[in-house]
Amino acid sequence: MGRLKFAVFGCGFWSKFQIGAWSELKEAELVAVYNRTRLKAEKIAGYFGVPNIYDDAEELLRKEKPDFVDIITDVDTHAHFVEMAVKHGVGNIICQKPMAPDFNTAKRMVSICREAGAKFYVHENYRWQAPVRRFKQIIDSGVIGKPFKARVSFLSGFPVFENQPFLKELDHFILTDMGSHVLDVIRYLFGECEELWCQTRAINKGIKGEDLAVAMLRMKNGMPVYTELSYASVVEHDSFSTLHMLAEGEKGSVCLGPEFEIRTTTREGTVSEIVGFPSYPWADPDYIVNHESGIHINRNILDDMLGKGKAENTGADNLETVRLVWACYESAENGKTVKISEYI
Ligand code: 89Y
Repeated sequence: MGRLKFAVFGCGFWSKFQIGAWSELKEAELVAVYNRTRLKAEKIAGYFGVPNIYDDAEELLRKEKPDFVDIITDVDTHAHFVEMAVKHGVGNIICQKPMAPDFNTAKRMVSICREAGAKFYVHENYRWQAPVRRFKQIIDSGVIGKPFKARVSFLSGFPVFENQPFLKELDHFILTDMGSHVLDVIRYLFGECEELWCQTRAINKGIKGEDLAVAMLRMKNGMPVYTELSYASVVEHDSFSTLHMLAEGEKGSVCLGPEFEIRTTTREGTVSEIVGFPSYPWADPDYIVNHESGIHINRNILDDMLGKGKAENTGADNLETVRLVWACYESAENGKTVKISEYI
């Protein structure tokens, strides 16, 4: 296989950044975009010079026969489009995070793809952010010794509803929107979770779901990990759109703080480094660390499709992140610790 032809379903807010990230990879060629409202598809096609525009997704699949589809529609339509792509024999399907509006739908999507022999990936990009990758490299180098506890924070007052107004209407907001990222990063850094306890609250007025969640996780390796997510925070150092983290180990600690600074402390002292990355004309400077990471996850998925590497964010892997998101809701509802092996 040389250059893969692909189609994008959904031309809303995130499509510009997702397509922008694809435009940096020469082995993928965007041949068509679909959006229910054609005007939106025309706008994005005009920006990126996409030759074919559809407001009928089945017609697109019939005519274009893409090697893969990238589904960037609203979360409650993800399963519908994944099933449609499977029905049309598409061999590689990518779906935006969060994978599904609930855990059962996510399980069904993974098994439908597995049974059809289609490769299924979830675009879960936070673990691909440059500072997060570097943070893991430092832990893996052994410089702080074996990690024994960690804190992962996303505290923000960013006016997120201005760009993504539909987030206000979600019955389940911050754990699906940002919790998907944060819990996935925790799995990426520290492995699987044994049990968790979570509390949620709604602080901002005029939103349906929760905008604050705190959770305590006990990882299978025994580590306690505390995480906090908030879109109601007025703090000196806003985390948007990355994470602030501290991991402590037997020989030291590593901290990702404001301005993408990573400080590594051992008994010899503290070493500071700033993680840098390029900017791109299609990326929004407020989200740059987030948008840039799209290039890296897309590259990883593309390598898997081309048989050149192994994807980290398969549907089956992401199901474990979705499991944690919904285990958090269950814990928050019942006020009890949830054992992950029993959350099936
Ligand atoms: O939708 C979210 C995402 O994936 O990254 C940040 C965001 O845009 C708002 O929380």
